[in-house]
Amino acid sequence: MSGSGSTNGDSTPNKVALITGITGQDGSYLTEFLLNKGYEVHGLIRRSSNFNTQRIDHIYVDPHNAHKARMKLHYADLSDASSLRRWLDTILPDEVYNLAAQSHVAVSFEIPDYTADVVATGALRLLEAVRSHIDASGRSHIRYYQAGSSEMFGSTPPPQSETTPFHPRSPYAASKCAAHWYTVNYREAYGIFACNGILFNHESPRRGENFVTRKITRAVGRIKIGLQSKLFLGNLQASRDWGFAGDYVEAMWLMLQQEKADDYVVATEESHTVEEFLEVAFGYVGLNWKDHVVIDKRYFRPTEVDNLKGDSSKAKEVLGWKPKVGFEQLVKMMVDQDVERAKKEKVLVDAGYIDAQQQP
Ligand code: NDP
Ligand code: GDR
Repeated sequence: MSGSGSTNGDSTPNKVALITGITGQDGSYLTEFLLNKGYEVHGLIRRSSNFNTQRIDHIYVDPHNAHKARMKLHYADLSDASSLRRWLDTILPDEVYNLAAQSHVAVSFEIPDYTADVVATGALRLLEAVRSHIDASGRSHIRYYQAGSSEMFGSTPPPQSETTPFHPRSPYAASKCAAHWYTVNYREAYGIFACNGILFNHESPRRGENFVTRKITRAVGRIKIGLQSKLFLGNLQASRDWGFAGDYVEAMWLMLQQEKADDYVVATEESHTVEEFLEVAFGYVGLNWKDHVVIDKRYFRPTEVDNLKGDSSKAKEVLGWKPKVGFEQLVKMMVDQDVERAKKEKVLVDAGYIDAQQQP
């Protein structure tokens, strides 16, 4: 039995993908990527009091246009096992991408219990739903992707590869380690085609506003346009291997197209400090970051990850994957979009339609 997708021109059924975390940064890029490949994409979204689909609104087609809508959204939650099993049984996916997470490292120190429930136990719930779905339906061809993280390496020095020991430094990272090993265990115990992508930081103009890269580029845009003057940050000496999210979703897909399920590090193999990011971002629009950045202790973490730099030789050799967007290009792409956003915000502020968000 294969997925319930429509057919393409030569009457081969299109593949069906199920994505958790479809409303997040990676979910939006992965959806675009899979739709371009002809997939029917189903996304699980969680109920919120405000719309949370901004990142995928541009590809949303009202389901009443049934023949045109190839992305479909369903309510579920990684904390609700029954919803996960029900949607698997209904959608009959060929590929499942588990991207959902409470993904903010600093926030995981504030809500550790919830973070573990969604990131660790949530992955286990989904794997268990896949296992019992396969048992009941015989659909053993189904493939599973787990969104692992370079945060799992924590304090282990770079370069970090698939064989580098984990030493997590936050409740988020410890939970991702659990999800990693659940995935390995379900592959070994039940023969499920399950892969861990160990992805280093990847950013984009769609990155959440409270991750450091976007926090910086958003501030650069607003400072340049005159909507704020200061930017409060924590540790500027941390070093990260930053790539472009649009490149990284291709690696996720490639993992599920291999003959054998395996785990892969995905990284640019270049590392830069937060300070270097500031230099490029502010410098690009002719500003000096030192005139605007103020250090605020509240953004320091109880335990920091100092230095991440991946070794993605395996992904290069086996998947034939390599990043297309480099560090400076990424920073400039993000600044360009945030300057444009700030210009629009300024027009609305000047016209009295909105208040400038309170920032010094
Ligand atoms: P985001 O924070 O942008 O997106 C997270 C997604 O998970 C959102 O769609 C969010 O929904 C959803 N979500 C959160 N909690 C739940 C829940 N309880 N049930 C169902 N859905 C939930 O993350 P990214 O797109 O950046 O990252 C995708 C995945 O990759 C995450 O698992 C992250 O931990 C991991 N990762 C990310 C890296 C990166 O650099 N971006 C690097 C390595 C790993 P909502 O929109 O409603 O909040
Ligand atoms: P990270 O990303 O923790 O690597 O997790 P984040 O952008 O939050 O932090 C990167 C580094 O910047 C330092 N930093 C600040 N960070 C934030 N958020 N806000 C600040 O004001 C600030 N000042 C300095 C941090 O201390 C840190 O060293 C991201 C997430 O996407 C995870 O889900 C993912 O698993 C990892 O990347 C790989």
